[in-house]
Amino acid sequence: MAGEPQADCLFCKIVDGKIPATIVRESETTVAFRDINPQAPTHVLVIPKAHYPDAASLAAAEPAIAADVLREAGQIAADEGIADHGYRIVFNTGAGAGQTVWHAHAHVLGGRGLQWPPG
Ligand code: DGP
Repeated sequence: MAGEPQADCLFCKIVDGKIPATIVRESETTVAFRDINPQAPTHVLVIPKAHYPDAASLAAAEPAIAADVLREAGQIAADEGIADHGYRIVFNTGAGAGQTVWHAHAHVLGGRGLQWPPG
């Protein structure tokens, strides 16, 4: 059922504490933790606790939780000290865009110059 934990989902296991992660923030609806393969000095993932495969399906089903993810991303940027110099919130969506984990997640990237367009 939409939003329910998926037994084979890596990020659902992080939400449940079955896989360790360096958690930087948690709210009633979200968890944020450091990416295992950081692409910038700050690289944090913000995920909804509920399982949706990507950002668009999360926003369609639970717009308030999608807003929570964005608000948490902004708070993390402020807490990490990257907001003043510019940072990026990225939702890779689909294999062709580099999505590898099928549980919605926002990448919060900053702490270095960020090129545009992205690769
Ligand atoms: P994406 O490629 O957009 O689906 O991003 C998935 C991210 O998840 C990728 O940057 C690496 C990160 N990742 C994968 N496995 C783990 C893990 O076990 N722990 C943590 N902290 N991050 C992970």
